[in-house]
Amino acid sequence: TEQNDQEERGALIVFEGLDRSGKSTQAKRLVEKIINSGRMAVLQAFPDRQSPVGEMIDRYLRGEIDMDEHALHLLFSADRFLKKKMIKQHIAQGVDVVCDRYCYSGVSYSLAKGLPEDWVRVTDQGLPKPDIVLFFQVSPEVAASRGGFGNERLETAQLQAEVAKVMPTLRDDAFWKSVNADAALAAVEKEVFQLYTELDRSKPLDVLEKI
Ligand code: T5A
Ligand code: NA
Repeated sequence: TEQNDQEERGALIVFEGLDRSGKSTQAKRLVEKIINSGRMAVLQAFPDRQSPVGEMIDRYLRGEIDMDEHALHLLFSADRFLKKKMIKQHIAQGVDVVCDRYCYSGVSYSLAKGLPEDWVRVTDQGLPKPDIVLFFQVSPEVAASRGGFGNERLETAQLQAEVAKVMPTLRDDAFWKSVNADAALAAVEKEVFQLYTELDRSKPLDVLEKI
């Protein structure tokens, strides 16, 4: 019933995958589709380039400033923790929170750069745990053919290849779902919305352990 729909909690939905796999495009489309279907939803990109912390990250990514890699890793995590309260509040109020990247990008890119594994894996501990990770799987050839590739400092073929090896190792079948991101926009959109409709909101939002 409508009454029950309103009492249901929001869901935490995370898009992860390599650069140019289509995450931002589809995260935006999902939010629009959720709202059109009568629920409430918000979009949160990580890094949040609009925030003070995200602005520092943005300047690093665009090559304007240099930064120690440990400091950069912590800024990415801090950026997420600064949104923790907002995420929890929205979810308690029945609003779905759609994240364009999350801690799995943080861990993957830092491991790919060779930062210490035990350290990298704990800095996001305590964040809200996603209900679902939509893992966008794109082939390197397709990703390279898409607009804008290679404009930012982490978009080198070598680092992308390393991230492509690391990210799948973080996969947890309990809540990760693969999406064929090589497909056409409409097909990806359909696959994402199907997975969205299968979400289970019966248990409370969980807390992230060590990744
Ligand atoms: N990072 C991030 C870390 O190192 N640690 C962290 O903790 C976090 C959170 C910036 C960088 O930061 C790193 C990872 C990144 O290197 P970002 O801001 O998400 O992260 O990066 P962006 O450059 O904004 O986005 P991406 O490169 O990840 O691209 P998307 O979002 O996957 O792809 P999207 O949607 O922008 O699409 C790319 C192009 O392809 C087209 C789109 O129109 C667009 O032109 N496209 C398609 N074309 C055909 N068919 C499809 N199905 C298509 N889908 C998209
Ligand atoms: Na993006």
